[in-house]
Amino acid sequence: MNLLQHGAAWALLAAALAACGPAATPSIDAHAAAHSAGTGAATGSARASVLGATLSRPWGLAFLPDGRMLVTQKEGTLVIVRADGSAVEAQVSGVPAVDSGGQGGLLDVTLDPDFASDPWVYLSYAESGDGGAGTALARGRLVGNALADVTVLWRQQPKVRGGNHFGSRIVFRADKTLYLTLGDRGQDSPSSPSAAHTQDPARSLGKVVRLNRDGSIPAGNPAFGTTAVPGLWSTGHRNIQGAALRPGSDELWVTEHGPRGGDELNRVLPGRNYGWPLASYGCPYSRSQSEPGCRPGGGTHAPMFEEPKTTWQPTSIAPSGLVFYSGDRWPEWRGQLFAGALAGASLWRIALDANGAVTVREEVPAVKALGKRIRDVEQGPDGWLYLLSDDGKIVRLER
Ligand SMILES: [Ca+2]
Repeated sequence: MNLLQHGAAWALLAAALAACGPAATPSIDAHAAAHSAGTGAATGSARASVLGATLSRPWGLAFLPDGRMLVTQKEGTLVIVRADGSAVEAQVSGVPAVDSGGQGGLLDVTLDPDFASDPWVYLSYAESGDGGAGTALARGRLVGNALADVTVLWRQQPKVRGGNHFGSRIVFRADKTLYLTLGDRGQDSPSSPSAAHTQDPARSLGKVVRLNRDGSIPAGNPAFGTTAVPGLWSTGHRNIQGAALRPGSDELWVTEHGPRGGDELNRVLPGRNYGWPLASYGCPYSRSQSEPGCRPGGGTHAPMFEEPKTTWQPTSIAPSGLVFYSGDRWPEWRGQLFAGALAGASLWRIALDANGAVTVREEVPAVKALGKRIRDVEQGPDGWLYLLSDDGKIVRLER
């Protein structure tokens, strides 16, 4: 359903809001029942090694072709880490100026699909400007330890005050277009749900956009009406800090932060609306999750909005970093998702069936035991999983 693409949906919207309340509770229980305990033995086969490099608030990780790591640091620096993770080798110059207030700063990093022949590096970050701050996307060519030909490709509009919810992640598709995920910048509140910000297609708050790698708009994006921001792919997101492409497809999967509870895993389809702030399994921070009526829209998203594939409640895990495992080290994990958790200080393994329904959702014990806030999750060229932690470490998950 995509009813909110057009302004004519206001009446339906009002009806849905009026219908919210305790009646929606059984669907929440059904949702939770879908979370099988899974098979602990498989996940228990992994062990976590904390590598030697010391970083400052690392945020995003990308592997260079030679196995070294490019790591963004929140305050605005990009560094190269040795392939064995033992130490920082160099700092990269030429990074755009960032606004590191609040949750802002230098965020994700991704290499161009043709990096080997044309070494573009893509960065998402928070920048200051008229009205406050917003997320931006830039790229530069990595020449030695410097970024050259740095160009800003895209800017979130409008810039607003406050330091919350910048997103963001950059994910390339096989066709070499990219998805950029964006937060709502804290403009929407579950205590007073409105359609004025995240639900407005003319504002790139709480959205996913799809762009060509030079920042132009590719063919094939969904229609959101003539007032929509260029490149709009999906709407109704709160704060997406995890994103990954499902192998063998162009499907974007994301994790996003809920308010008090209600973190979500979503399959992001073109033209769809993911509900925020009109539907959420989370509650205002001032209220208890034990009050069913505290959930915007009653919690349940369908049929007006896209139902999340799984939610975390009553306690948020604050998901950040997401990857589909496709390596050889754990053949039994291929095609499964791994989601980092900040507040939850953990790594979640999530298995899907052929229809994209969650069949297993469980924490990886070796990572849980570390007690670290996990900011990013990537698969290394060696097939192990690599995690960044907020306390400045790289963790390698091995057998
Ligand atoms: Ca949602």
